[in-house]
Amino acid sequence: MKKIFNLLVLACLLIFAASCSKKQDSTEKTENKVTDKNKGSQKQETPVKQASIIISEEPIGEAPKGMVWIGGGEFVMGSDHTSASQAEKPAHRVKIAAFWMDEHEVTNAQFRKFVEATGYKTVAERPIDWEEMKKQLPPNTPKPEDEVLQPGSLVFTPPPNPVNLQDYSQWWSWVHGADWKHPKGPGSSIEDKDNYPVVHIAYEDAAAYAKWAGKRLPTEAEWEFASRGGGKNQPFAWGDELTPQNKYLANFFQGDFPYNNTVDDGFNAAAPVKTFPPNDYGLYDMIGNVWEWSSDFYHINAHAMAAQNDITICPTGPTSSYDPNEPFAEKRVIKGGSFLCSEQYCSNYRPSARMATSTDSGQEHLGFRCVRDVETNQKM
Ligand SMILES: [Ca+2]
Ligand SMILES: [Ca+2]
Repeated sequence: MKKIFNLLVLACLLIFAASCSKKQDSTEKTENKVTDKNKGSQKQETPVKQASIIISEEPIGEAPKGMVWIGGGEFVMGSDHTSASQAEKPAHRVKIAAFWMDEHEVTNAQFRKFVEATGYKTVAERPIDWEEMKKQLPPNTPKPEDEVLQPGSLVFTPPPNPVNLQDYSQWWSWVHGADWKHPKGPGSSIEDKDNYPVVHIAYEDAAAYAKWAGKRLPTEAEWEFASRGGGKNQPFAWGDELTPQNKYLANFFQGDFPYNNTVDDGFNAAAPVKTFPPNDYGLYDMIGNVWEWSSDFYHINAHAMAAQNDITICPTGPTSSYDPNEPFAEKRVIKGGSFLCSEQYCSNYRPSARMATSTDSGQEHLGFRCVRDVETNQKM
């Protein structure tokens, strides 16, 4: 019993655990420092760019394969809607430049090409370095047994009955051997799932893929602008109702979370990419299916800081992360919700929704997509 308890505790810890891996580069190292200075009042340090930026409804240059044009412009970021969390408020003006965006989440087949070309091992496939991990945990956190520091990731394991929705260890389990090739752990596989979104992807895994592909991860502002599909600041990407005319326009969780998924949308877990209709930009699954990494550090007051400006141009987020629930963890923002988002639990299937996630956290419902800047030689 004690062992099971330990595993559950570790599962909670690993949501914000550190890995043994080195960071991508020294720049990231310096900006990754977590600070609790000036909590709640830290001014947005992102430089406000005043230079002209490219905004164009018409694509500039030829579309890279599998990418669509996002023309940029001004929009209202965040939300003051009753369903919005504190971190989503207040709604504020933002302007972003044009860019290209992957039309769908990165798939298993795409990620396999990267791994075959580079030999890359994801965070979930590496043993955990306790010396690194403990830096992000409260002081004097005891070291778990070596056995539980073996490679693994977080897998959704629905309980048979209703549970306390404040306790996510009731439906998340740390599973040794769970990784992108084994989404449910040993014995599971991605055979015949080439066109499913790759999952169990930590932030540095996503960043490494993006760099290899000649792309980058989207900022939160870019992602949110794109997810709205050119629409106004409405609660859902497609309008004011979650299921207009009883149609399911995204893969999320129906029924009683987390124990009774009634699968009204046809999928109890991830769906193949491009199963649900695209938004007005031609982007698929921006809402639901799997969560997607943005490059912004998570700070609960990021929007409040940005709103101090009349308008923010091309924001890249705060310079450090701060989540009051786990102040020692380094976190980035993930967007869009997943097949586990439920009206009863998080309702994160809204463009403005933002979740704090440890950069070293792989999860069964977390993937990513990439963006690419407009070619310099094609700038107007
Ligand atoms: Ca579903
Ligand atoms: Ca998605």
